[in-house]
Amino acid sequence: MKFSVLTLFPEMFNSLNESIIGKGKEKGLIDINLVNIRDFSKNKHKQVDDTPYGGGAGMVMKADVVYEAYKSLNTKNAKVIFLTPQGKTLNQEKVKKLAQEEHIILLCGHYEGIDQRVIEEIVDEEISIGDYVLTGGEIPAMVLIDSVSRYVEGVIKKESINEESFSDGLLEYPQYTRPEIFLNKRVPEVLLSGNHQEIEKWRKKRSLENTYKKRPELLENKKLSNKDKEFIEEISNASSKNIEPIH
Ligand code: 4H7
Repeated sequence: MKFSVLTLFPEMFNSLNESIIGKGKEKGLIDINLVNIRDFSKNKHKQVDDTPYGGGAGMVMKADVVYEAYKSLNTKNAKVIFLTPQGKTLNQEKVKKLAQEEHIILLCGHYEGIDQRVIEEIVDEEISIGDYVLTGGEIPAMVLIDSVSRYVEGVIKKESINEESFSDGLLEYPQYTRPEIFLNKRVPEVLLSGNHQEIEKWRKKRSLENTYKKRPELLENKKLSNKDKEFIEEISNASSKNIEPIH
């Protein structure tokens, strides 16, 4: 999987080398091509931004400089994504779809944004990582690279993808490791039992419970088995009577 990043701050992406994504790069599974937009300024001052037409605060990234940076890339079979608060919010379903792409070009805006004309010319899709404001599109680009790279074969173990949060639309079950007793709290007995069938049942229940209690909206579009529905009914009755459900 190849990512090209059009940015004024390529050094911000160095942190990706420190993580599991760095391992994926070393193994040649992911290729991150950083393109400094400033290198494409023909101006003797290497100017990349200018004051907005119509007035107002701040600076706007120049259309021509961004366009030259874009044209330096091989854009065949590439999808151009612009990271902006105006985009559709990224979710796990979208991440999975993006992982099927061959080459993703990420356009990162800074300052007050980018001249609209070049956005209209080169962008295929606008994506936001959530409803809040950042100083630039670089952190959203890194979020996208990290989340998509996890689905590239060999970057992480296959089991980790299947067991994770959202893989079946539910939140994760709680995790425990040694010691068996911490601050007088014991690890749930079933996890020490070696009974894998019982462990799986317990984990499924904790996933359903977490989802129902913390993110009930995730259950709205989810198909549940009769057993799952019964269990949720149990939690819901218990919590309305203020009783702890029996685990
Ligand atoms: C592109 C266009 C993404 C990039 C506008 C980017 C949040 C997100 C940016 C802007 C981003 C996200 C211009 C928006 C200046 C904020 C004050 C950079 N912020 N800016 N405005 N949610 N900022 O994905």
